[in-house]
Amino acid sequence: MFSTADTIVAIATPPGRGGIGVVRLSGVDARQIAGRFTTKRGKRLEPRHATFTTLELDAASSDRAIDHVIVTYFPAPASYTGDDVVEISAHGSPVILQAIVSAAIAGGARLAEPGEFTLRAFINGRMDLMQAEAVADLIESVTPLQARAAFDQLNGTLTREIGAIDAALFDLIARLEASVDFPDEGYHFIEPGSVATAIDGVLMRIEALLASARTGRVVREGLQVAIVGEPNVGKSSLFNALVGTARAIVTEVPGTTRDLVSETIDLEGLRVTLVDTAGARETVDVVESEGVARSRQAAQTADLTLLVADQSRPWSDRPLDIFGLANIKRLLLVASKADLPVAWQRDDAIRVAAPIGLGLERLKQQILWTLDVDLLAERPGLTNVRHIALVEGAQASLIRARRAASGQQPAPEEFLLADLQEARAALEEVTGKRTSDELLQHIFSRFCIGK
Ligand SMILES: Nc1nc2c(ncn2[C@@H]2O[C@H](COP(=O)(O)OP(=O)(O)OP(=O)(O)O)[C@@H](O)[C@H]2O)c(=O)[nH]1
Ligand SMILES: [Mg+2]
Repeated sequence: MFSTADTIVAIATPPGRGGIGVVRLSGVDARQIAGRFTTKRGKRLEPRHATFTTLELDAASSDRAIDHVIVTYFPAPASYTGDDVVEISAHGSPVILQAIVSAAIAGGARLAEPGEFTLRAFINGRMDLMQAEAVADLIESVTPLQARAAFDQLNGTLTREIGAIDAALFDLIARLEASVDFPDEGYHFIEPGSVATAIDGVLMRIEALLASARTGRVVREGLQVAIVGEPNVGKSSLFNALVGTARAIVTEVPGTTRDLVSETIDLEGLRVTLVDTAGARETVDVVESEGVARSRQAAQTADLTLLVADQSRPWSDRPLDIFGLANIKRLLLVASKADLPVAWQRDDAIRVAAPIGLGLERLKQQILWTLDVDLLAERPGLTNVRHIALVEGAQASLIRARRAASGQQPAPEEFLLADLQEARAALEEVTGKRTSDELLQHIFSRFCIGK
């Protein structure tokens, strides 16, 4: 279904204008096709050398030079895709880049599908499926931490860890199969006790991998922080101060914010979506009461809720009741308007005066601390839901095998083997050793063209 026999072409740089734009060709004819319009000065394309040349898209005419370009040729198999690759760096004009693509198509290339360069890299064994997925993650990363997690995965940290687990399983399976094939020798190949120990070893590694998944998910998807409280306490002012722009409307009129306003910020590498909400009060205004209902919903679903209370006004328990905040797991109390005379004090409150920036750094630290994300964990993080589900599947199979191995009456090796093989199959689906066209299509369809 996925053919690598033809030569594909696409613009590799983003749409729009820029200093430089790159067109990438991959496939057996890449060099020959590029040569049709880039070697007019008699320059040969040396492997991995930047060749300065003139782009002449109409070979028949002598005055058809349209740009100066740098051409680089990466011979197979040591290229990104594993095929012959030619990259043409022209000036970043959509007109020029499109003309190069059209000329390449006229020369026999075909327009690449989304993600097809990386798909070829996978098919040609240049990277496994996890690494291919990491390419998309890296390009889509929003915070430096996301980029680092994606690069680690691209660089093979997870590949190596899953590979090591797979190797241990392979060894165990081989020894058990030997016992099955040569029943007379029986447990000479492997003692029941050592089967259980070996499975325990593999299980421990799998558990460590899954433990990294929460951090991984948080790095990938970020967290939601809702800002709630009574009207006019300074929620929107705090929201704006944290976001760094006057995104939400601030006025001295209570009930200014009617709907949810959200914005994503980078909190020391963590992607945090802040949600400003309508002030909580009983109201007959339909719009405002719908706003309050949404605030309640936001508070209930957020990973962390900031309850803002005006320190210059008497303390009130009302928001706690209105939001059902008593049931909320992660809550921080923020005492706002700390620049004004104080009407109440609580040890657990973080004092801020958003308009003058007072207390914001401490609040940010407290947010990170409360979210309890071990962002600096050195373990390779599983970030991808597909990988997590498969590794959890492997874990379930291994737990079954472990039980079979250590029961009162150890189960026959055949049963054990079936469970172990199932665990291995799940891991091979993670790396893509075992895969289907549908899965590949699904994964690569989220790439853009040129990747
Ligand atoms: N002195 C002082 N005034 C503040 C502070 N924070 C907010 N304010 C003022 O308090 C008023 C209300 O601020 P908002 O940020 O709109 O309050 P809110 O909680 O979003 O209000 P609603 O959207 O109506 O629920 C505005 O006049 C702000 O200028 C502060 O730290 N100190
Ligand atoms: Mg507001």
